[in-house]
Amino acid sequence: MGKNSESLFQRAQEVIPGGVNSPVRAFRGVGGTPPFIDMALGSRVFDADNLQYIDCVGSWGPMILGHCHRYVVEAVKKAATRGFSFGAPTAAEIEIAEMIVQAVPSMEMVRLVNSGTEATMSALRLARAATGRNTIMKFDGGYHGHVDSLLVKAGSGGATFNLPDSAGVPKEVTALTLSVPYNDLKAVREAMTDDVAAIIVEPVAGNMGCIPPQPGFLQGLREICDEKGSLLILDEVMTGFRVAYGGAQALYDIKPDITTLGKIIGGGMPIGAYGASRKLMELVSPLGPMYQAGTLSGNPLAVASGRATLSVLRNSSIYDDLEERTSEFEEGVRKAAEKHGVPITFNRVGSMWTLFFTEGPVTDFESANQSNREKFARFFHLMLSEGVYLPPSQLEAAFFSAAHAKKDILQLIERADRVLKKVAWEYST
Ligand code: KE4
Repeated sequence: MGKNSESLFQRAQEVIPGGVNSPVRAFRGVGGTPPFIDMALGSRVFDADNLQYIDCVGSWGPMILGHCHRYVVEAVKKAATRGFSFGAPTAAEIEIAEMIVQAVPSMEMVRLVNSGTEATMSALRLARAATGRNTIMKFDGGYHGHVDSLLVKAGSGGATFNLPDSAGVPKEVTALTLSVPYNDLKAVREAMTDDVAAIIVEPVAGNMGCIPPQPGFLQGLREICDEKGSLLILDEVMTGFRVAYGGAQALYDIKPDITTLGKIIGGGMPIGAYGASRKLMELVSPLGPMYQAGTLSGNPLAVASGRATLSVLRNSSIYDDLEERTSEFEEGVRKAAEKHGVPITFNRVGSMWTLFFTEGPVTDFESANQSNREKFARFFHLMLSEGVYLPPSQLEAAFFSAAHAKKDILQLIERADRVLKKVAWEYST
């Protein structure tokens, strides 16, 4: 890694735990020193040593338009001249709320918060308030932010560090959380109790690597929730406005009771949201007994960034373009892996994808963990040295943006081919 990133990382570790403000950024999943990013534009990020990378992380999903999209930048600059935060209602919050409920019909009303974690934490509270029940069901490898109740067999950083549970979470809290294998309706049925307030699920898993729902899985969850009087929470923090403008619920035609959003709706600025039917949302303070609040909720700059991002996405061909480019990348990588005799599984939904170093198939947390993490780490660093910035963990999803042009895709395929050839050679001797 460049000397500036090395020295910045040393300095950062003196004052920030692990030198990072979110654990997965510390490269513990792949080893080595993370590049400190200095700026980004379009499909590229530039580090403190002015090394350039094709970005396949996109800030873990938000940057679907690419970095510094001129329309988004202008919207944020304009909002900044009118005030950063008022702690009072603004017209812009109505406009983004109207855009969200129009895009996601299962949400008749929506409340903005400041992160995906806040969104899922609030969604759980709403489900418990609505049903009077306490138990929550999630899925092994599912990650829904660092909510106490949901740090049980969690994916993302928890899984990367082999710490699917967290210190500091009382067992009395996690005793109310059931976790079962993803894509396993039989396990859901067997684990269900009459006290389950909600099942929370990533409609496309992205935090144990990308794992699509098996046909019938989401529909099955809907049926089980209806039978049991439990609520279905689709955690669309990652998939919302990513896999389709209406999210995974539009793509798979599934109607949840509660939806959580984040990432893309802020265009890279801090944001989250939860929403549901009017009847459910009327339980939320100040209308009803379920309390939730936030000093910076609906922040004018975050809302300006989100509104601009959704405006560009709405009525655009971006989703078709992303599908075309990402499928071309998938085909190129599959051919390269086959040519060099490297066993891989490539999972993808639209422009979110993961290359697993295992024969596969990868359909749940257990099969995702069959991947050869050492081989992934080697692939990761060889790709980094080729100027490709991948998520620094086998158990994360990668993303492309509207700014990833045809030439970027061709370069990515060429570089992956070179790297897979090296990996094949190193692991054959
Ligand atoms: P945040 O609190 O990080 O904004 O959102 C939490 C969250 C909730 N639900 C889903 C489906 C998510 O993917 C996330 C956050 N995703 C991770 C990426 N695996 C964020 C990256 C990080 O933790 O730094």
